[in-house]
Amino acid sequence: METTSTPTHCPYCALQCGMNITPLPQGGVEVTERPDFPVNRGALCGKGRTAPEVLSSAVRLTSPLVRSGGRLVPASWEEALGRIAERLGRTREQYGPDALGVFGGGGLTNEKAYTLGKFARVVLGTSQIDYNGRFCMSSAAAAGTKAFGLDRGLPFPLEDIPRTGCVILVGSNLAETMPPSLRFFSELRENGGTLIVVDPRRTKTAEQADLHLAPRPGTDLALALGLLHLVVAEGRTDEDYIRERTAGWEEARAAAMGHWPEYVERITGVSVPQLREAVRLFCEPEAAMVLTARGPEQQSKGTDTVGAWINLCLATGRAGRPLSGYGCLTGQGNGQGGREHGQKADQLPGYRKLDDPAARRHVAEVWGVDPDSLPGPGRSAYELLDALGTDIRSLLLMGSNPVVSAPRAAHIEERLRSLDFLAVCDVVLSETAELADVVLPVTQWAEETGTTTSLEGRVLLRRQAISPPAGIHSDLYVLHDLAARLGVEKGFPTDPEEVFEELRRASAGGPADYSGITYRRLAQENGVFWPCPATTGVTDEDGEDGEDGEDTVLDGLPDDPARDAETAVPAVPSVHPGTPRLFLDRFATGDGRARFVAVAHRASGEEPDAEYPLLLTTGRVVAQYQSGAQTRRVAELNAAAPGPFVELHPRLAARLGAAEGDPLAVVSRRGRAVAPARITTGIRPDTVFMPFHWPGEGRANTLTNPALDPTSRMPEFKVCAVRVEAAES
Ligand SMILES: Nc1nc2c(c(=O)[nH]1)N[C@H]1C(S)=C(S)[C@@H](COP(=O)(O)OP(=O)(O)OC[C@H]3O[C@@H](n4cnc5c(=O)[nH]c(N)nc54)[C@H](O)[C@@H]3O)O[C@H]1N2
Ligand SMILES: Nc1nc2c(c(=O)[nH]1)N[C@H]1C(S)=C(S)[C@@H](COP(=O)(O)OP(=O)(O)OC[C@H]3O[C@@H](n4cnc5c(=O)[nH]c(N)nc54)[C@H](O)[C@@H]3O)O[C@H]1N2
Ligand code: SF4
Ligand SMILES: [Mo]
Repeated sequence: METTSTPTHCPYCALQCGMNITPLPQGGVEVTERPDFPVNRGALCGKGRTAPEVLSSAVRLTSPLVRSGGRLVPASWEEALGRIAERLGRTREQYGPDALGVFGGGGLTNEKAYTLGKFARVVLGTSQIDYNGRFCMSSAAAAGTKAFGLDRGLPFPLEDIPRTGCVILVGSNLAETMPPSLRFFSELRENGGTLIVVDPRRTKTAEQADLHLAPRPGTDLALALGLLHLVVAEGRTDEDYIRERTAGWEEARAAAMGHWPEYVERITGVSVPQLREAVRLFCEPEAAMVLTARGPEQQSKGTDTVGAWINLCLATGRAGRPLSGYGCLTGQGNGQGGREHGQKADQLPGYRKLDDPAARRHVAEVWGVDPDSLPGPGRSAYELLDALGTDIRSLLLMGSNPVVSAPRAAHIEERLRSLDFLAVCDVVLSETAELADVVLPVTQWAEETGTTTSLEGRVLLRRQAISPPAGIHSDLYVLHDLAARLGVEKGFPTDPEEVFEELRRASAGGPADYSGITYRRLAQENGVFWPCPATTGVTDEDGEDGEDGEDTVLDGLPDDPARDAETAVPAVPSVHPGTPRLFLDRFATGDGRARFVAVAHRASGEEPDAEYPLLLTTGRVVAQYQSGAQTRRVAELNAAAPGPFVELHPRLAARLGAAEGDPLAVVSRRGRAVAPARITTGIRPDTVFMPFHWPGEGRANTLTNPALDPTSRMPEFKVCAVRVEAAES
């Protein structure tokens, strides 16, 4: 393992770019191109290219840490694990199981996410588990489930994009957030298709567009409804499709018709001619797509907003047809799989619902427990963090850094400090780990094997390429050991393949069915798209003689069945090829029809007023990832993106008397953040933008509003009211 090159995938975003890892004789590893992986064909962004730097012991945790005399000091694994088990056990005894909280992450592999969910329900017996994906794509997931009966971010592979006629890209800056994916959109335009970008800023992505609509933050719902109004008014609906494949059109139509173009122009700032042009570009070609990302989703009305964009697709017959559809661009490395296998407050593996008696019976049987022993649904991520120190007394956190990334972060930081006990598993000493009572250093992507599910719904094998440093253990080892210390000896294996075999059985028959997927297949194919049910029964394939058993599964596989398969019909009877394209025959609802939603525009959680007259929106820059815990430890990335900034229009800057680089204070009802001015005509004059990757004085989340979407419980990261003033330098 230590001498050859291993094909694997990037540790960061949901594109899950393929790369080769080669250990170097002098130590460390080299990343080289892996052109056979069709999504990125060898291309990587700077984060992926430099990811090995975080493997270095110069920046990572090298030993468990325990708090002693107020400071974190190195300790043995025995002492650290012993202390966690003892403190979790004590909290449970004193306050009951629901005083124990668990917080996970969409960067964790499927095996880890699955085991963490099982650990919470079976070992701790708590309902109080949720994860950072709630802050990510949960509104799109809720809207997709409502409309189509199933949430898989993209219902088609990215390779379909160049062949459609028009894409409306809503609130995605993929030129910075998934740079290698830009190729699909350039090819679309080379093929004569058009790209419409909806973003309050003229981003690098918007610069590629044929039409850029720059709505006021928080008004996408009105925009989508205004476009639907025009579709109806101009007679561009697909009546046959609406009749045959949808339900609920009359109500949705009636709700949309109140959104006159002039009214929508007033709300959004997008002119009527631009609205008409968008409708023309979207409706004229035979096929078209709408893709959303965090812009329209991270709003207190994100679910309705995505629902309105789906309405637009349904009214024009652009869903569940070749080269047409609605998709969400999921964000984290395992943002898709991480939301399917049970680390979510209301969920069991296979995307099953925790309050569904049949789902409880199925999963309880796989877990060898009584279905009645499984707790019910718990709190959503922000609500869970908000309850720390009151209802929840001890927290186990794995794969998130909420001190930087949670909304109203100063309050959440204070909640974390008020806990009786905090344990954090991480690869580096994140700002949240700094607050912990015990910190466990865990292995990273290149040092361990596991599966992730990319934004396409493609399950991938991330392979171990090197050995971890001595004294570092995996997240699975931590959960295995803690389970044993808390009295559950069995059911928490440390071998990821063993976990995956159980996950296959637990997911069998569920909406996200992985039962036909094996490590063996993943090693041979460039991923397998779920659903992929087992055609021969999962137990046949995962018996004692796993390897032998699986040979028959692989016999006769076409070269790349995933890519060849247009539908769920198996290409070879003995094996399911996976499902690259969903909904072509029917939607996953009871009657096979997609559902319109009847929604009307409403205001954001916080609108500007005399005291806070501007809008703040937040997002990302290409060289930093998320809370920056990993990427802020890479010199090249820090040189490219050294710190926070406040992006503002020259007219606003002139009013404030601010020049480029001057320190500005941005003040909201939650707090105050200071960062240098970055002046650009590419932003609306009523809006300022801050990236959220940094802690401290320039932390964007000091300002953000935790107003929650009523369905998805997504906080409103993308809009709050602020004032901006000159700060002391
Ligand atoms: N470099 C980098 N890449 C990443 C990540 C990272 O942290 N850094 N994170 C990964 C993850 S987890 C995610 S979720 C994705 C996120 O990927 P994106 O969604 O592309 O990222 P964001 O920058 O959060 O938001 C996208 C755009 O939404 C716009 N926007 C703001 N408010 C509104 C609004 O009200 N309406 C509309 N329509 N647009 C609005 C912003 O101006 C921004 O350009 O990126 C992934 N890739
Ligand atoms: N203002 C604002 N805030 C936002 C957003 C926004 O657009 N604006 N976006 C939101 C979104 S979309 C997201 S996804 C969240 C993300 O925000 P976070 O949840 O904070 O995400 P990361 O920074 O990726 O944190 C992951 C942590 O886990 C560690 N880690 C990485 N891999 C592993 C592993 O395998 N095991 C363990 N135990 N640890 C690991 C990393 O070192 C890091 O400390 O932020 C949200 N916050
Ligand atoms: S685009 Fe995403 S997956 Fe690809 S190299 Fe960059 S961070 Fe990694
Ligand atoms: Mo995300």
